[in-house]
Amino acid sequence: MVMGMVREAKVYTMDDLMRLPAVSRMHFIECGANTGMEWGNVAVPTVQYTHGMLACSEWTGVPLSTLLDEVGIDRAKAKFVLAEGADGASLTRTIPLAMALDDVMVCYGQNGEMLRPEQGYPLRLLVPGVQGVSSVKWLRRIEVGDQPWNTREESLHYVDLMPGGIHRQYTWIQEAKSVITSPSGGQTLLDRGYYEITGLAWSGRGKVKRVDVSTDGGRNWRTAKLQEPVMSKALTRFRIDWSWDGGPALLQSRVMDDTGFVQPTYRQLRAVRGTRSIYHNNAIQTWKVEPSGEVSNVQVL
Ligand SMILES: Nc1nc2c(c(=O)[nH]1)N[C@H]1C(S)=C(S)[C@@H](COP(=O)(O)O)O[C@H]1N2
Ligand SMILES: [Mo]
Repeated sequence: MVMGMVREAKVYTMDDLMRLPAVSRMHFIECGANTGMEWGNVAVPTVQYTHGMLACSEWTGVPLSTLLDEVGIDRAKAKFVLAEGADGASLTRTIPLAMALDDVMVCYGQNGEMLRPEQGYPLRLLVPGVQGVSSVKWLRRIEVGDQPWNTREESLHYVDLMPGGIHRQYTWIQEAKSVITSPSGGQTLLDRGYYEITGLAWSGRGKVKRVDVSTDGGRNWRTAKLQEPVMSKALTRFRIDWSWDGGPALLQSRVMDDTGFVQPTYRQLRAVRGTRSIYHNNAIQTWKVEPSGEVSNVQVL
């Protein structure tokens, strides 16, 4: 891997990198386009399709700040970092320096083993809390600069089409979001009576603080149990007891993170973002339960 620096370039071999002090941390990666089909209306049937571009792993590697310290960046000029992959697309993404110096990692390990080829072997950047595209696989070059690079994946793609036709660029963070995974679209409740409603919540800004669950489309809410340990920028499992009376129900979850941010309804999200985006849809998901027990994807404003 080459670090193209403000002063001079330095080449790190894998052996060099693996001699440096390492850290291991749990973090999610969510594609910015996760739930992107649903901006206008219901489009897909199951949670795998609506929220499946998401995973959480234990990542092992070297903090990027260690490498930036070692090569010695010019703190007066340096404002952004560029990461480039060695794939055919040469995926290149800009990261603000403050983020790079905070919790960004240069990873060689995932879940206690070396990265798998599909996940970027031998080296990948991990930018916790930020849309997946910034976690550049097959990392081969890092550069430091004073402006964003405006690469293809930052100008043609991964821009948010706002009401009025404006394109919003450089929206890195994956804001707080949650989804009920069971019962969810495509499943069938076999009989009335006890069910555990369970799902996942996460925030690109920190820890999940609270998850509320509604079974009547957002009129009444109860607070769910969070499975410990709750970690920053990691998936958090929530659970709550429910007795199904056999009638129609609208299941929803709503997360609040430790910044106080509350997951928006579709009405709230669309008021700001319109309906023509692809990226960063973190609206409250609704699953409708029919008296037949069938569960389907619906949108409640
Ligand atoms: N070099 C490179 N890195 C890449 C990509 C790519 O096409 N090339 N895809 C990105 C995108 S869009 C996402 S969402 C994440 C997915 O990471 P995962 O496969 O570990 O879930 O990898 C990112 N890293
Ligand atoms: Mo992605």
